[in-house]
Amino acid sequence: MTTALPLKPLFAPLGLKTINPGASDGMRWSGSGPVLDSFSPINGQRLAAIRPAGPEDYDRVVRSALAASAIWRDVPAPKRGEIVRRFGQELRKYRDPLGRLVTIEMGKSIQEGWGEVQEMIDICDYACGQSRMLYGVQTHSERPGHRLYEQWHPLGIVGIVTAFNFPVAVWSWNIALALVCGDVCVWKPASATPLTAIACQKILERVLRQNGLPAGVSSLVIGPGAETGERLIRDRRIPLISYTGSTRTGRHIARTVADRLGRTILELGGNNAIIVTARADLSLAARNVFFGAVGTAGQRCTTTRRVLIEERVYSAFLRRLRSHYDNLTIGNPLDPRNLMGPLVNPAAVKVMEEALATIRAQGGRILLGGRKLTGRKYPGGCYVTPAIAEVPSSLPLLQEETFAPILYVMRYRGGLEQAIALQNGVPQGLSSAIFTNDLIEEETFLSARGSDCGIANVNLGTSGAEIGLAFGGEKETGGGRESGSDAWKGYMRRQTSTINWSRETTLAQGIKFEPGQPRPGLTRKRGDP
Ligand code: UN1
Repeated sequence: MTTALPLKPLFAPLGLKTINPGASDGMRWSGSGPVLDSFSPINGQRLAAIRPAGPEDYDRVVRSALAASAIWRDVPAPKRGEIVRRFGQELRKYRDPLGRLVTIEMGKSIQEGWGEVQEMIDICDYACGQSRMLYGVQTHSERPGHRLYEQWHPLGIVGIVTAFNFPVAVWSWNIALALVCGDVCVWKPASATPLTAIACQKILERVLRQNGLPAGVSSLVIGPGAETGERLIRDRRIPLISYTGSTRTGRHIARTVADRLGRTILELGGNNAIIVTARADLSLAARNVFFGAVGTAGQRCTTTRRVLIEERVYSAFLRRLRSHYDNLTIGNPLDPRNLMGPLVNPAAVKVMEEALATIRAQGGRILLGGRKLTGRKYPGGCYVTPAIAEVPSSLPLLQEETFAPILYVMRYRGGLEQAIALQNGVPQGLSSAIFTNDLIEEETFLSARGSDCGIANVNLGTSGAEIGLAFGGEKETGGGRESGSDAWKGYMRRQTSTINWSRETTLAQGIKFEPGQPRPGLTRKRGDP
């Protein structure tokens, strides 16, 4: 018998019930269709049931969002920022229970569960500031008495489709910015993490209601990707879909949305590498590779999956890395002493086991880990030991992202150029890092002939990006950007305006459009451009 999880102290403050409707426009909750259960990977316990959003629920929510969009876009941006700031204030109160719920529903360590809510708070603060800085440029006109400027307007409805691994933070990066940009949002969370989504929606809708805002500013539709997700991506009323998840689904979403000439922000698979050169601080590198590979049980899109180690320091580096793995504590992630919890569900364990078999079949060697953990301490069937696999750089599986704690280690001998070629030699391009104390190596890695990823770090791992700058990747990672820098522009439409404040009509490019005008060549004087 395993101990039941402490749900009561979480469910009451977060507004969760044994059965929860899965569709809300911010005022009314409803649900229909076959019940969906949420389980905890910690012990396999059934947490609660959800009645998903059926077709009518979905349509009601989107109609409400459309109506709200016409009101919300007229609220001045700094006032919208103030609402998002209040949401951040509210999240501060729920940091503990919401962080715990994240841990219970998807299995990341409690430190990381709290960290995820912190990331939500951070982006709310950031978005509030951004609301006063939705800058457009202006430039000088080539015509007398004319002014040229650019401004940014809301798009309308943003569909946000999120993954299980960051069940609340990814939504917050999108909605916090989208709201200050004047958009309204419809969220479809991952089916593995419906409860965290309901809890977040409830916190935000309370803030919206308290501030007299109408239904439809923030909505939730829970349901299977093949039904609810499909409805959302095909919906012509939704000009932008922001999707975080696998490259496979991302490709389908990109095609479907492009077919109706809608827009997407895509955050797809990563296959992130760290280069450890002979000039690296090996202890620092080992510590960072360890967090990058094992944090969130290897289920971040920024997880370190490959380490490319210069031959001369290969053994010394591996020795240091192994000692971290030897001291790893795995178990119930609610216990802060455990650095690693379970994988998200038994299917994820199977994916890992199959990948390990493929690695062996393709000529790799499992140096440590890769065992399924069973027994009283590990109920529920989702605990594993993280694996390190020594592989040739030609291993076919290296080209794929396996969403599990498997770290590939390999040697390089042909200098930094070879390491960079190996690092870039995969279809994905999210995150990358180099460990070196050599300025030339570091700058080469960051130059145009260096890393081809959206994120390139020095003496720091591939995961754990801050919200202050843009987050996202290149190639099959999808090219989307979220969070800081100018990622907000992705949630707005750009409008270029020319204002004629003269009393004359002057055409650009020197065109004359009046009867009897001579042909241009004839009127030009020598020296004219
Ligand atoms: C993800 O795994 O989908 O940089 C996002 C990081 C986190 C975000 C990960 N801030 O690891």
